[in-house]
Amino acid sequence: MGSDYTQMWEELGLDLEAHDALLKVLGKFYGDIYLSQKGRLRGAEYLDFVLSEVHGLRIKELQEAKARGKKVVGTFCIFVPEELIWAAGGICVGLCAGADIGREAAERVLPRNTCALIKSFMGFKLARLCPFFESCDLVIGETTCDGKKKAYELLGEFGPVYVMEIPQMKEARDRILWKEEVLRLKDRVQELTGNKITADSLSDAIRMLNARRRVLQRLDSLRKAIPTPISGRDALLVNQISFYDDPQRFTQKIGELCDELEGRVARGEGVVPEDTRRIMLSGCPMAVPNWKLPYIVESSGAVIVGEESCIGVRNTRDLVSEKGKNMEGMIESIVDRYMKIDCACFTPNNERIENVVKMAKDLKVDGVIHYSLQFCDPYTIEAFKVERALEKEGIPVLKIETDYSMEDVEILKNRVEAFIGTLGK
Ligand code: BJ8
Repeated sequence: MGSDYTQMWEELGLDLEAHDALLKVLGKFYGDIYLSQKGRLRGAEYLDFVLSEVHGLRIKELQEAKARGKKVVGTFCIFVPEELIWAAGGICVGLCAGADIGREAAERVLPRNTCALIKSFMGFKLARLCPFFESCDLVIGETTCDGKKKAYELLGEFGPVYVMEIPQMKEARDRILWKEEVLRLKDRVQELTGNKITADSLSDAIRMLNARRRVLQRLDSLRKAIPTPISGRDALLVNQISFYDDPQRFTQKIGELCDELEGRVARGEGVVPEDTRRIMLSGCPMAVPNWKLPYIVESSGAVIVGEESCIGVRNTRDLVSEKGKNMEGMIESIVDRYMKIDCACFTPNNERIENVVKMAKDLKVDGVIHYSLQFCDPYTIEAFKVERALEKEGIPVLKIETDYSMEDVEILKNRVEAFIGTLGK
């Protein structure tokens, strides 16, 4: 971290000792998993910089914006229509929930058999570890899985939490509910920021966030090249950073990174040799700094070429239509776009199965690793259908259940290596 931010962290109420320990672990992980990679891109300097300043410069920017009267809104799910937050003059940050460090604190209020992602966000709050969390004027939760839904009730005891009701099915009546929820959120963010959302501000926000999705789509399509031009670890990091860096800066920097990748592809250069086994990950989101499985896969002689996940294509596949000319039209476009999200919390969720198969074929993968967090019923149960559909297409699958601890690394490595060894070329 470049400057000394201790005073800022102190003012945010962080537990400085525990926070120092977190930064040390993060720095060590980052060095081992990222900086040790060979043939990294020039554009990766942006990733390294953002990560090295994750709790520094970006938080300082947020504090400065708050001092100018802006409101910061935190989210945990890609279902929250960010467009409304930005259109109301707010700043949206995706809160991470990918670290094991607050687990002890979380287990004081949550059952042990709660998924690591939920324990992570509760732990961050209870242990006062995350400056993003502490910068938020409002946290928006959602009724996706039961664990999250109930955890938000507890979280609400530590600061303002607003919960959106997400439908469980995709029938006409569910769309009516969802539209009501989108309008209810619109009112809530207007009340928070004191700004009225206008057709112009909403149109600008739609375009800004679509631009961010488009640059991520461009990155994903460059990864189709054989050999692939970027490691799965770096691509995951790009997706993770998209949740908290300034959207315009992010889009510009990742555009530059894509230019560099295009050059690599044109020259036939890859980040790995051409015959390296190509793996797609599918399943639960990998929030920063959850890099465990990607590291294991890529240090076992394979390369990851796609993530079918919310920190991946589930978040970027669909744009909000830019055809809506007035407020009503734009709200309808937002409602439609978010209803397409194929989260395993829906039933039935056949479009996800179709999307997984299509994506695996498009990327010409040798195999898919389905990744569920332990105790996540929606994804763990749906894994069966994903596996069956992929195997029908002749695409091998390895199903993994894990958490954020490092205890199972050796076992996972053995399983992943054995799986990669079975993938013929
Ligand atoms: S749209 S995937 S971000 S809900 S891993 S907390 S489901 S028990 S994260 Fe998600 Fe929104 Fe869906 Fe995406 Fe529950 Fe499972 Fe834990 Fe999960």
